[in-house]
Amino acid sequence: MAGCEESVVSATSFSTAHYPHRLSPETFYPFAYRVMYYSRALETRLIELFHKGYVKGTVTSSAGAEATAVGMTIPLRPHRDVVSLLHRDFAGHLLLGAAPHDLVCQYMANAESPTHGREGNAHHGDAAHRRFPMISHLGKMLSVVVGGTWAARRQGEDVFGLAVMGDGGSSTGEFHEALNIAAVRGAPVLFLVENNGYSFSTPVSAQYHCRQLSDRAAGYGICGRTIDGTDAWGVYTAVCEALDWMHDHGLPYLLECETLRLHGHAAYDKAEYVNEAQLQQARQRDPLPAARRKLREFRGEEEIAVMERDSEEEVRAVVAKALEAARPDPRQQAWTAYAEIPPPRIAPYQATRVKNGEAIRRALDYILANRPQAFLLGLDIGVYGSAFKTCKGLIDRHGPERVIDMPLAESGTLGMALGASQVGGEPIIEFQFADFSTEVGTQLGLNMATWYYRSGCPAPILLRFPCGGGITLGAFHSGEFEGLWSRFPGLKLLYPATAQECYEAILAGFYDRNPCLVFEHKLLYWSKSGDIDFDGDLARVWGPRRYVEGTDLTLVGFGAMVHEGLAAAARCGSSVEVWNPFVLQPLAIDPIVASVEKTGRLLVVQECGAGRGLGDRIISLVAQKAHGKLRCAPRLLSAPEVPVPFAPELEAYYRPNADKIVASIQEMLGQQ
Ligand SMILES: Cc1ncc(C[n+]2csc(CCOP(=O)(O)OP(=O)(O)O)c2C)c(N)n1
Ligand SMILES: [Mg+2]
Repeated sequence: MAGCEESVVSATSFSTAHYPHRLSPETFYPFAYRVMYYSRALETRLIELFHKGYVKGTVTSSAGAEATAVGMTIPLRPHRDVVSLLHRDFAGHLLLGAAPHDLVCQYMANAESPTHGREGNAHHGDAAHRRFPMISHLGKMLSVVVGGTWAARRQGEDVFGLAVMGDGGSSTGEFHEALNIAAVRGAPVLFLVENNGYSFSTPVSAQYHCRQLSDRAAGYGICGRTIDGTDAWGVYTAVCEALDWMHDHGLPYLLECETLRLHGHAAYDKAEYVNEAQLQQARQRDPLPAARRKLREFRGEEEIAVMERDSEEEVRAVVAKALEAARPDPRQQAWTAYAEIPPPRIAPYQATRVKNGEAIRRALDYILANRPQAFLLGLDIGVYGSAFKTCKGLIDRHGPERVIDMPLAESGTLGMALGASQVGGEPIIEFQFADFSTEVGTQLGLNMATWYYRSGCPAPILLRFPCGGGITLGAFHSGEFEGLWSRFPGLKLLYPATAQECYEAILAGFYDRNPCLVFEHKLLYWSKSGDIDFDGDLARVWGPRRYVEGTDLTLVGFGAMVHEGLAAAARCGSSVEVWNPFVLQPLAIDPIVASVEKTGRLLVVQECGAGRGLGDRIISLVAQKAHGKLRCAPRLLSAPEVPVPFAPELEAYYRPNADKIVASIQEMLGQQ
């Protein structure tokens, strides 16, 4: 895919005809058995290498699951259909284009690892070719596949999705969110449950209460089916039928494959919780000998034996070559989590006396008018125009396919945006309130933020965070959360305070190639206005803002505190220089350090409690760099360390304001 750093795999060595072509059993079995055999042989070697210390982390063997892995992937079109495979889908990766050498190097975390040793074990893929790498947090990739499939189809491509989970993963909230979103938005994703009876040591009796997991399909208004996952041909034909059904209905499908785990959960697990009788039973269902017996109907014993010997030989050669690879060199790594791609120049824009909220609305309108693949996702952003009316009228101008009301499912929505961003979509997400971003800890902080670092493919997504207090909305609708989200490398954070900054932040965040969060203070949406004079140079946007110059004290404010700080500076009787860091991550501290070197005093004002914002970070960086120039201790003016209180009197007391800032300035200047 265009824009990715590099392709992470070489050509596949396993290839056959794909959907809508149907293989016959005569052509299916020789091919499927070879892949299954090769997969088992290579994973067996990986387990040996783990015990000898060459493979790092662990190996979650797919022994027993190979029939499902090959049956579900053979019909798919590599590099076209959108997939996320799991830790027991080794054969599926081989079929969809992973080079065996790359896989072994990945497990060894050596210099030739396709993730450059940044990730391990089963956490690999080829995002550039729509084989999305899994993350540990099970369930979270389901919505990413939904987004990739949905976005590719709205761009006119005829694609399917394959989203795999285990019986354990089926209990996650993301399972529900992803299936629901796929059904509502008509994304033909095959949700395939590999039910092997266990989630680590937990049996399915402690996992779910329904008769079979496919029964849940009814709740989404889609088709569901449970099949024997140890029968490769049965899985293959069921998957082809599911693809036909999805093609005809434009809906997702839930397929449960009853499969097996012939070992413990991972190489370190001796599975003592499985008794001998159960193990015996499992071995009798081993899909590999079963596929071999079927193959004997079409091929002679000698021919099969030769194929098996050849596979063993290939495995030996692959492992020998991987063992020769060097260890990764830290000096050869790019130690950044960001895609560093210069932004384009866009149209200049001038306007007078525009409210902050209107500046945001105009920036969104510009994007939708100029970027055909851009779309907005959020709650009540369509006809209602969003909770704070910053999307008002956008649906009339750009239509319901571009301004999309989503189900109440923030995590699934973010996953959807991440997947869409990988196939050329340009998502913008509006959180109804920044507070609801706590729903997306994994999807935003771990999946989206680390995507570029792990996969080499940028994830350009704009996320809008209406935030802050002062409008009597209490603990769950008044937070800012910029401190929290600044702790995740890979995310960029912008916090505008003026109309000009709002306009610039939306555009800069959108055109940047990384996930960007724009914090939009709700109190300022319709209470503050200003002129916009934007010259179209997006690169210039990424720096702190100084509003007034001064010589006695440097005042740094965030969001609404910028305006309180300006009011205080105007009436405190001293020469105060007022700054807004504006770009909170990656923080450009040097201009603020230079200011403090000039004034000798630093006062930082934030709306939230001392430990929750970025004031302490600003003070720490300035103290490290301008220590010798400080004439008094830097000071942080913040709220008490309690949730935002509801009653207007309590909230007014809680939030810093111009009066408190004036008092702090006077204390720091020794005037009190
Ligand atoms: C959200 C989350 N919680 C816990 C874990 C730790 N964990 C890793 S694998 C696993 C078992 C998964 O079972 P299942 O989904 O049935 O897949 P299987 O390993 O059986 O193929 C657990 C609990 C995890 N990866 N993700
Ligand atoms: Mg399981």
